[in-house]
Amino acid sequence: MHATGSQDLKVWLADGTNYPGQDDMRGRQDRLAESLQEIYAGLGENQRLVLEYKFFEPAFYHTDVPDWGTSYAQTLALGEKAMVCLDTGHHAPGTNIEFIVMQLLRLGKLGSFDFNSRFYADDDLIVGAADPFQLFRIMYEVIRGGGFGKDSGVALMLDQCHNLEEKIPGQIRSVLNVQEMTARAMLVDTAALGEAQHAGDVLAANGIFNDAFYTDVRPILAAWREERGLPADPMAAFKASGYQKQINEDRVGGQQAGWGA
Ligand SMILES: [Mn+2]
Repeated sequence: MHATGSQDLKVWLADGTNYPGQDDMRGRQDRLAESLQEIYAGLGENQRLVLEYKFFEPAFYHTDVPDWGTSYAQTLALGEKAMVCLDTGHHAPGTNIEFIVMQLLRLGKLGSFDFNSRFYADDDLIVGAADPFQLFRIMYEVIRGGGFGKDSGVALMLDQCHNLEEKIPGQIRSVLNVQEMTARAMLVDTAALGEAQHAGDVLAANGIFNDAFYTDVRPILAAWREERGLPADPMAAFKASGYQKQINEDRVGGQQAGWGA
């Protein structure tokens, strides 16, 4: 980090056990705290450690950092330069992820996002692909909690695996999905929502929230891009550029980039 000027050290630990009794979970938690302290001590003034959690896999019985609470407890013990990293694909099915986003922002401990989406487990699919409404709800809490904008300190990252689709258009699609759900979340009439909430009007509040979600923001965003001299339709612009075709041809006979397996 010192050599490259990197600001954030993101730690995701695959550590855990597969069988009850295999190891001492409490002892492991203590050793984790000790090792994180050693790493934390090496951070520079403007560097941070973000600790990612994941409820299972590759370990199937217990994982040492399985949830936001454990990541929060460990990073709280370290100090202000340690934060939680929330990977949207690292929760049990049915988990209310936006609640976790709200809570971590409220506690000042949300350091970063790993965006992706999932149908089953840690699918690492294009963010917003599996559940656009969930991404909308997450972005609403990000904005609500001050996590959006240049000065927020919340790093928004993609953590995806493009296996079938081409990687560059896959990432363009991901950015567009986040952009679209962020724009929709910004359209929530928060004053009217607050009034409906205080009045206890359940369906009015829910209706105001959903009105924003059901608003098609694609034409507004296309105009916003054009104002800045950018292509109105980034997917089409990439396709028309011929770049994918060119790199496919250029790389024939080259060395395959992979995981070294
Ligand atoms: Mn991740």
